[in-house]
Amino acid sequence: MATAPITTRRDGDILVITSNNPPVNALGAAVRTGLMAAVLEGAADADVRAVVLRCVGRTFFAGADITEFGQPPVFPLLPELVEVIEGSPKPIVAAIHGTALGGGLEVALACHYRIAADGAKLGLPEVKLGLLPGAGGTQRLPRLVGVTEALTMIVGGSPVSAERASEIGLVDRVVGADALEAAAIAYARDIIGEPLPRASERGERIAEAVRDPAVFDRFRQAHGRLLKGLRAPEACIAAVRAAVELPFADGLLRERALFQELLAGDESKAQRHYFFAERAAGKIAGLDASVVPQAIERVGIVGAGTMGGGIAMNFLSAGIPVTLVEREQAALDRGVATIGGNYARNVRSGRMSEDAAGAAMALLRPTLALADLADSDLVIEAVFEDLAVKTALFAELDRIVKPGAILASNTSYLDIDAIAAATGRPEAVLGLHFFSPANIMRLLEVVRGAATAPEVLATAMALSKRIGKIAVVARTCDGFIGNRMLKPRQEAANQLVLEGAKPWDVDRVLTAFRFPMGPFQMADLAGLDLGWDAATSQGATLREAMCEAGRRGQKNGRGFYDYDAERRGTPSPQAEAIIAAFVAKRGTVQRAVDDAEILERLLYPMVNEGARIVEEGVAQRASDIDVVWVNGYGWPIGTGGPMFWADTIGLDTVAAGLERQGVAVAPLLRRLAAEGGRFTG
Ligand code: 3H9
Repeated sequence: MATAPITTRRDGDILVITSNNPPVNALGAAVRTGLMAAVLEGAADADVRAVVLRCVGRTFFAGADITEFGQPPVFPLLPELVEVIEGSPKPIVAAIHGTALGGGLEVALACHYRIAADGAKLGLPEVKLGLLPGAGGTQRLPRLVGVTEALTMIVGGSPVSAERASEIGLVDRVVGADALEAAAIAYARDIIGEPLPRASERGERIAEAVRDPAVFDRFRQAHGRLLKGLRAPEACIAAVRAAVELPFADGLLRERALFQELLAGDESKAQRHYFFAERAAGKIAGLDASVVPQAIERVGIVGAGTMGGGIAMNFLSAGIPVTLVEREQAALDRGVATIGGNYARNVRSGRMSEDAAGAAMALLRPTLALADLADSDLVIEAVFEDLAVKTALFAELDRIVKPGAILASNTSYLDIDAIAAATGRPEAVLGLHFFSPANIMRLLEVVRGAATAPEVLATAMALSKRIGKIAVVARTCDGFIGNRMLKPRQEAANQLVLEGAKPWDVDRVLTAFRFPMGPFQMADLAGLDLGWDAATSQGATLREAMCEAGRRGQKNGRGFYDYDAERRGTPSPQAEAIIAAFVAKRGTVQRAVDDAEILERLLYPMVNEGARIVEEGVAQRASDIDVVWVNGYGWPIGTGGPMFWADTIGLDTVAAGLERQGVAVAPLLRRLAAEGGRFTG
């Protein structure tokens, strides 16, 4: 039988209300019902003079229960509960530990006092779900902390620490985590008989913005990047503006209307899908919960180039010692200097303390000797992308590195089984595909070979969590999940240009879809001469023709675009002429290609490839593909990833579009389209 999540007990004249709803004390229907009853009990009981509201387990309320969104409403609703809490005639003290997020913080804002444990975090992350705080948060927070701080928290969605919350007036006291409950009870006793401070009744911080309405424009100008062309950030600003312009009750109504509008919209559906997709990605079907990850106390990295160095920083920053190997002293020195330079930049920008950067660098052991990897628990290879080079290296590592240690390759498309076969421990070999810049990009493709042992996989997943990565498991195949799907998009982009679309039209269509850049901008950035050899070049591809004409991309200021000193690109007439000449030589007739065709031709084949990836078991589930593309390739979060996007527009539409393009429709896509099915839940 399920136990009630809300219990009450008396500590003298203080009523202590406790929530226990693992894992994160989400404010589901049972919690709301219990809380409402408990608060009313406190109000009605003449012997109760003040109330403490606390949670047990990992965290204070981490928000509304997201799984209830889109379901029929169950009363009491959170906004109603919050009103009852604030309206209580007895003071209520919120005792916050862990994370008070979203509706959880809104409950705390409705309480009359807030006391937080050291290390607690407080935030309104609804914007990340395509929503806004819908239980009074947009009206109460600015009244407590002022409009600028409130906008930063609500539009940015990032939590603040308990210390910062105390500085800005969001919490009244900060205490040691062990003392929280006792301190909250003592605090409640202290404030008995004081006039009740209600956030909704405070006007002084709002008055500042009434006198200075330009605060909203200034925020927009300073934080343009937070707006991302999505609806939710703009709605957040509109709701906070309502707090300034309208009486409290009307502001609440405005907040409610904006919340409902966002909740029903496609962007929030997509972002909520993504929230659960990211969490599902960490789960491995068939992996027994009893499998214990191996301890990783030292990591070895072979290759101190951009990739190797970036990978090393992940471990150093997480306090894990790294042995970094290069073949030549100069390359090793360069690699170490780059890592040091990156940390120095982090310190300058305030992202890291000088002490933390120093501690990270102190964990780095650079060496020229592969033999120094003997004591590593995990070795990651980040050398030249060539199977023969990698198999030779793995054979050598197998001889050097202690038995049981894991050997990983950072390859972005090579066969993990072939690499594993070069060792006597194929069960301990897997792919760890980091994305560049590896110290910043959060995606990690964990590639399991046919022989990879469950505990090795479990170790990789646990480790990725430790270094703050979002891991997605793939089986080995050419390009794994991400690069395998990038290929048909690249091919379609090239083909479109040969047929008559301009590179900048292709890029414009993708950036209008809200990718950060299009394929030709990306090609210019990476360098058109990547893998190009002047000696053998025969103008056989457009890329060769461009390189032969001296157009190498951003690096020499000339690619598909011409670049100015600030690296701003404008469409290049010379590139256009090269394309025209190339097409003329092939005898292809050019035609006008409209934007809708460009989008379909670029994206539908990706979805098709995604269907094959699911069908072949390369990805465990379609939503994993969305995690890869949103995190690793800038797929716009507002559409949830390629597979969710395909579900949104309808799989029959996608299948019909592919048929029009003459592309063979993947069997899974064909079947789901016929059944009216979906890839994602
Ligand atoms: C909101 O509050 C709207 C209101 O303003 C207005 C309403 C009217 N609901 O992340 P983890 C599950 S919107 C349901 O792996 P961690 C999660 O799916 C909400 N489930 O743990 C996972 O399940 P499973 C605003 C939730 O320690 C499990 O809990 N709040 C919710 O790495 C563990 O989660 C947010 O956006 C939820 N709200 O991180 C906060 N939250 O084990 C969302 C989590 O089956 N939550 N689950 O996969 C978080 O950011 C993180 O979960 C947290 C813990 C930091 C709390």
